[in-house]
Amino acid sequence: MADENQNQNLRQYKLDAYNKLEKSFVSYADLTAVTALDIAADTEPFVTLAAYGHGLIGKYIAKRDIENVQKQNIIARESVYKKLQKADAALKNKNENWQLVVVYGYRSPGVQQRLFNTELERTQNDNPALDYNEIIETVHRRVAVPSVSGHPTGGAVDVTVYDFVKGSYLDFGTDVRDFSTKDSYYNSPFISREQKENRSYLRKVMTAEDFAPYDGEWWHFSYGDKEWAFYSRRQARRNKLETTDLKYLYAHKLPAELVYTDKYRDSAAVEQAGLVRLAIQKSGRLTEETVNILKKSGIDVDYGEGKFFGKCGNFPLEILFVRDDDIPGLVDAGAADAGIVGQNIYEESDCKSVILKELGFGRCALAVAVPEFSGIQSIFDLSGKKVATSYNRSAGKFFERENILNVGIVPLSGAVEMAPTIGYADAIIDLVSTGSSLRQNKLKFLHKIFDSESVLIANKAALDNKEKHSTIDRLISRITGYLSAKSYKRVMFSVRKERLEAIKPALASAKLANLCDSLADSEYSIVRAVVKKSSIWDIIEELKKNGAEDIVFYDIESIM
Ligand code: PRT
Ligand code: ZN
Repeated sequence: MADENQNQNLRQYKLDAYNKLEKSFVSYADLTAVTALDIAADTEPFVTLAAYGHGLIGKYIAKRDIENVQKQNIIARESVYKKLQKADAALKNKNENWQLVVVYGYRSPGVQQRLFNTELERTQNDNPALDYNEIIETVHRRVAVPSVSGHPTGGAVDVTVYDFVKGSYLDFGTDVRDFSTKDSYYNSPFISREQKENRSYLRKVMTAEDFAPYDGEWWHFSYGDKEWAFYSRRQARRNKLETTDLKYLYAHKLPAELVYTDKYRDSAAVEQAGLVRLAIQKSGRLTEETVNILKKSGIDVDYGEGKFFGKCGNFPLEILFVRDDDIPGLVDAGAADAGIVGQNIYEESDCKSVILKELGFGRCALAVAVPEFSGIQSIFDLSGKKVATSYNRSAGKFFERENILNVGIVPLSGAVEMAPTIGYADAIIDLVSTGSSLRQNKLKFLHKIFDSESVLIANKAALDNKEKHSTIDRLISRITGYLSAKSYKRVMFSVRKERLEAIKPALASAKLANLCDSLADSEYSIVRAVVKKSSIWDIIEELKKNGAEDIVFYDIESIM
């Protein structure tokens, strides 16, 4: 009983404390008074967080309400993002492992209105005794009244701070956008000293960039909206400044009016959760088949001459078109999450990224070749000789492994086959596929160092990221589906029911269990099977011999 009383008292005490705080919040009535400022001629671009690259991190928490409009992108005013970058830098002055994380930005006016209506209805039901003004103010503390709201101007953002070393967000007393307790109130007396300090520091770096804070949510900041105008003027009055340099207010924008600058459009989707940036060869031997494999995997690659970026409309993949030699480095550095590149290039690069899948095209071998009439009979005769190559690292490793000493490696970046003819080297190490280039240059194959084909690689950071890893897994599963389908065909035929047993041996090697549909009113069954392309003709002849009729066979798109 005593306990219950105590709890009751505590609850009342907390309620009173929160009520007192609420009185100091910027109210709806305050904001309706902000009319004197001009609404800006609104040409400022809205940009996505991605446009600001690695400086900022966007991570949607609560995105459903705007998903339809902007997919996974967090959108805000360009000036807002510039300020956020500076705030992030200031944060890092205190602790270089801290990262400002933006979890919410622009919200369309329509969505704001819907959220407001819902909250209004809820509040009216819960507080039938409150008068209308009180109700509006109560709602406004949670969901701003649309006409004065900040998020639809693109000027308001919700932010938090991540600590890379701790691997967690800083402790602010509540999670960002957690409305389940009133401890989201900036001045809540029921949070720890450390939580207070974290809030205060976040507020300090944000207000230093001229953002206005909101006392009802420690994570909410805005620039250029009515709340900001009100806050800035009040601060100016408090600091006894005559004038302020507030020039204009941001207008609300409808999604249809959002302007993206071209400059940012290409990188707009980078920060999309699970979006993987894949580096592929821009133009060369691997390009056509790489693009083909992606297309056959059901991915819409936007590929055109002279493009560096390609987006995929229907898959969270962004394609970066680059020179193949640059791919391992770009992936290792995290500029791309994954890449498709020849194993030869991968081996040569000292790449830390991992090979996830062999793709079966671009096959060739790195090999040693010597002039047709050379006295060099084996690789061991290369000791003391000069070998031209553009694969210095692989060549060096090879000679070391084989314990062949004293080989002079002559680096050449092209026309390696010419080197012996012009007396520049005694042998070469180069890629060979058909061998016709060797013949043309009067060289002969001496030794294979390794086989190579195109591979899919990815860096560790991408694999450690749950969303990206899942995209990569999906990509691999589709590619695998296509690659295995490429070597199989589908066979379908009808057969008299009494012949069913007889045709079975012919399908013994089929990949998929053959499926028999017995047609109820017929003496025929329909049989389907998936068989290896290489043995299709043998199988078909065998089937015919044993009673199969109306045989059709066709290519398979994918086997998943
Ligand atoms: O401009 P960028 O840097 O992107 O392209 P690149 O000129 O460096 O490379 P590119 O497009 O020529 O080759 C890209 C990849 O294709 C290589 O990294 C290999 O993984 C793969 N590949 C497969 C080959 C060959 N086969 C191949 N035969 N790359 C090059 N060759 C050359 C070889 O160097 C030699 O000059 O072709 C000649 C020999 O061919 P054969 O058929 O006569 O033996
Ligand atoms: Zn907010």
